Amino acid sequence: MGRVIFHIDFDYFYAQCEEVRTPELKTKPVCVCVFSDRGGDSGAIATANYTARKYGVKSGIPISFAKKRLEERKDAVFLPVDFEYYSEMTEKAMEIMKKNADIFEYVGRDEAYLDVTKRVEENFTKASHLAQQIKNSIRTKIKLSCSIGVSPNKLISKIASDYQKPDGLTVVDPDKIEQFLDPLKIRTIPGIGKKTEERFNEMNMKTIEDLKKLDVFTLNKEFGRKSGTYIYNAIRGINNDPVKVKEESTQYSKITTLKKDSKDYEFLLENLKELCKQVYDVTKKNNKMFKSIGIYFVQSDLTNKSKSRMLKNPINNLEGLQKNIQQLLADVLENQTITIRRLGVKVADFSEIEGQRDITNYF
Ligand code: DGT
Ligand code: CA
Ligand code: CA
Repeated sequence: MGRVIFHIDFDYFYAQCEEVRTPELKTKPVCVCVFSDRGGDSGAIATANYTARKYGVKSGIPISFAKKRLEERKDAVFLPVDFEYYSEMTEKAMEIMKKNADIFEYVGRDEAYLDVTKRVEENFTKASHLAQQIKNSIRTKIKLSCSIGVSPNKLISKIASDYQKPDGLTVVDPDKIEQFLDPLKIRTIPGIGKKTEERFNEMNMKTIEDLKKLDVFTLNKEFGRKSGTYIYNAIRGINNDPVKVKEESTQYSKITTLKKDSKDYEFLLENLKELCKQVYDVTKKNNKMFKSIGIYFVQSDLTNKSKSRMLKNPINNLEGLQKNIQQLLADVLENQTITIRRLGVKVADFSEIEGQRDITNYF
């Protein structure tokens, strides 16, 4: 059966949320910043509105770079992230989308897949109307703009939602898939990064059409069977992943930027204990026991490291968590040469705490 899948992604999400609560921002360059707790302009840009993007500001760059790039714009605004507020907006947005889907899959804070096959009776004209209605409804109810991709599968819809941003609607009919994909740059395929693209460019291949000249064996040899086959299918628009209701989060984690880079056991342990407490509070609130415990960190040269262990039995107590984290830290520091800049704690492999489930479950 032919499917009809939407991918919806909100435009410049955090920055747009800021514009919603402060409409005067709309004419200005707006940058939403993750200030690290080192003070000053230390930290990175989470996102920026399209006015700021014209000056080369984008997610991930240092705040100081963004300020340089916007030097001539005296009206530029730099705001700290307000995750709580964005989560509220996410929730409202997801409510609206859910109502309009046969199957709804939450992907991340500002995006989702909707399977609407049944409600539009496999008809792409109806699908296009429904997508427009959803955009209107989101615009009216929460004043946000989003971009929607419509196609027979998740992969093409994901590419299509990004095709005309912001406020885009791109419908790829089943018989126009090839026409849509062929001229696109190799990088537009989700999962193909800069490195892979460069390798193809060296082979003189720039577009998806160029890539089709490679047979599956060559691709498998070059990238391994899994990635090779994925690429082979993706460039032909083949993707059978179902839209599925997302299960609860499979891990909880907290990370912090240290006051100073360090590999001092006592100093790191003190920070880790606080992180343990924060992670523990979340698991407790959600009634979860955990079996897997890990630490991870960003070193001063910005490379990452992690170490975790699996317990024999799941636990849910702060002392147990801290004790395990302490041992992991000791293990890691044994041959740690570089100082550590950011430090995190994560727990996973959950099970429900018995006897504390909502009492209504028993009726
Ligand atoms: P778009 O979709 O291109 O119009 O712009 P955004 O900002 O919606 O970009 P998207 O969809 O990739 O990310 C959604 C939100 O996630 C974004 O508003 C802020 C956050 N985010 C994205 N990239 C980063 C990042 O590198 N660092 C941090 N801290 N947050 C990020
Ligand atoms: Ca977005
Ligand atoms: Ca997104």
